[in-house]
Order: sequence, then structure tokens, then C-alpha cells
Amino acid sequence: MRILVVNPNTTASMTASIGACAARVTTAEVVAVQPAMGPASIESHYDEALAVPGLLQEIERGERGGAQGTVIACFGDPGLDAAREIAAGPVVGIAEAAMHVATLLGRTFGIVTTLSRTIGTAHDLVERYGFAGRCVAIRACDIPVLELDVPGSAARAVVTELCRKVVEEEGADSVVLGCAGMADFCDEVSAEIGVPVIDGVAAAVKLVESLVALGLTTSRRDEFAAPPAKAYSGALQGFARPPGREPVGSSPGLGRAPALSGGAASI
Ligand code: 5HY
Repeated sequence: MRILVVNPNTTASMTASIGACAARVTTAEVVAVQPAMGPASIESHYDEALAVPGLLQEIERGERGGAQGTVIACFGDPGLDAAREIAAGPVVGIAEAAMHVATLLGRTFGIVTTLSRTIGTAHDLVERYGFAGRCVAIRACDIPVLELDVPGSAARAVVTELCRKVVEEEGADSVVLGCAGMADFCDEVSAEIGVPVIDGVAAAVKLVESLVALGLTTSRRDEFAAPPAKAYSGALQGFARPPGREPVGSSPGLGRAPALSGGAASI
């Protein structure tokens, strides 16, 4: 099985860290990539909007290269709906994945994210995914995304203490790490605070692996059918989709993933 993990920002060192965290939890082949165009990190609505074209290009490129499922490795789940329209295989965002996993581990969960300006987006995702009654706190460490893995920085300690407060002051049964750049903090923080700490990268990889193994993918019934063909102009001209351009190997309507190579699902 081949799973594509797309870091939607353009920072290769972050992609490498994300890819390593993904590979640790699966025997599937993990292909970790980032777009050549777009923001170095995603910390605003503007960054998020301009990350999506490159993200979508990487998803189509990855499926042409044989990827059977995709993880969008950014906590805002940027471009998730558009990705589901064009990808043949299942697409899972790390925020949605982490929240689903958290609700399997306790009544409540909290989220610790990066800049305070991203708290609103996290709230929107909690609402959108149907977890408003389960998420008891969203707090920000106010450390920029690209400063999380600076050697010797206080980032891990700051994130750990914030996770502890979410548990002790807000009553969270578990904590979701609100940035793909925190993926390798997970075990250390969990050991420190004594409750499950969920890294969305690992959660999303296992969910995609399961969906592919079950032979399931996005339903093509209506909303997530292939986008209607139309002209695109200017810098986005190459994004025009010719009539009848279905996702690579998709099976319309049934939500059945393309047949896995080698017969039964193998990971
Ligand atoms: C992420 N930004 O996971 C998000 C985190 C955030 O570049 N990768 C990014 O702050 O929204």
C-alpha cells in the first residue's frame, strides 16, 4: 500500500519530520511531499488559501505515482473538500483525524495549537466535524510553526505545560496537538501529562490505511463528484479540468476505492 502525506507548506525539513512520524506507525509505503509553490508555513487565512493550489497539484501527482490514499498534514485541513473532489483515493486531514481519535479515548478533549490567531479556525473545525460538545478547550502556545523544531528552543516545554493546563484546568481527557510540526512531541508530552496526546499525522495515516484496506473512498454521489469542466485563466490556467476528467482510477457512485494491486488489501 502507498500512502501520500502532503505537507501543504513548502518547508522541506518539516515534511521530513512529518514523513518520519508517519512512517513510524505504518508498514505501508509513505510518500511525504510538499508543494514547490506556496507559503513556508500556514499561520493565517491568506497562507491557507494560497497553499491549496500547490497542495492539489501534489495530490494529483501523488495519485499518478500510485498513491492509494492521502493525508493532508496541516492542522487547518486546508483544501480538504477540493481534494476529495479530485482524488480517487480517500483523503483525510490531520485535524479531523485527531478529533475522531480523541473522541474514542474519553468524553472530552482539548486542542493546543500554535498562534492564537488560528484558534478560530480550530473552533470552526470542531463545529464542522461535530465535536462541539466534546472539545472543552482550545489554547495557543504562540510559537510560530517554523520555530517549533528549532534545536534547544523552549517549544516542547511550552507545549507540554499548555497541554497540562488543558487537562488540569479545563478537564480534557485527552489533548490534540494542533500542528503537524508538533508530531514528534506526542509521546514525550503524553508521558509528562498522563493522558493520551494525539498527533493528527499518525491518526490520519492509520485512518487512510484503514479506508484503503477496506476498499473505501470518497462518495461520488453528489457533492464530491469530480468538479464540472470549465475554463481557468491566468496563473491558474493549468488547473482547468477537461470534460470527463474523473479522479485517477475512481469508481463513481459506490465510494469503492480502485482495486488494490495484488488482490486483497495489503499494507
Ligand atoms: C500546520 N500550519 O500544521 C499548521 C499549524 C497551524 O504550516 N502546518 C502549518 O498553525 O495552523
